[in-house]
Amino acid sequence: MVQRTLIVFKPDAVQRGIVGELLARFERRGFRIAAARALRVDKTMAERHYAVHQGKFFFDDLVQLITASPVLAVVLEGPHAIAAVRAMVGATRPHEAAPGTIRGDYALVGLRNLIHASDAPETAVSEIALWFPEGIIEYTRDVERWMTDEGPP
Ligand code: FUP
Repeated sequence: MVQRTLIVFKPDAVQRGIVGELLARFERRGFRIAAARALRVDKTMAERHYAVHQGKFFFDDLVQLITASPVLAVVLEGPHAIAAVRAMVGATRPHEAAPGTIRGDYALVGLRNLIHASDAPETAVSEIALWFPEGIIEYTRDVERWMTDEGPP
């Protein structure tokens, strides 16, 4: 089941200069980079992205953090991408994230959890539309046939 999911390297990842090594983890696992975009998120966009958290006590802090510095938004594609990427990202609260996950290896504190990843198929579709309003360039990788169980090698 090939899926697309949105990840966002948040300002803390960009400022710490670890975006490249974090993105490399996903490439190494086999995910295809379907799209990427560096951008400065404005307040309106942040509030749309975090609409599900509107009204919660941490909402303003979330908006403030994601608008504080540029981010890198990436669409990853691959088998079971949504759940597999979430598992690689780790638990929301960094101090509870398992070692071996991105948050478990790189983060410790509250909102400074480095990366956002879509949590369900519907969320992935709406988030990809929000972050990539001009659409995504379609392409394939020749290596794909060595990374699937479907069809002869
Ligand atoms: P995650 O998908 O793991 O990034 O978590 P959510 O999208 O549910 O939450 C987005 C951000 O809100 C997290 F980065 C941290 C913050 N948050 C809290 O501080 N407390 C909560 O109970 C839930 C989320």
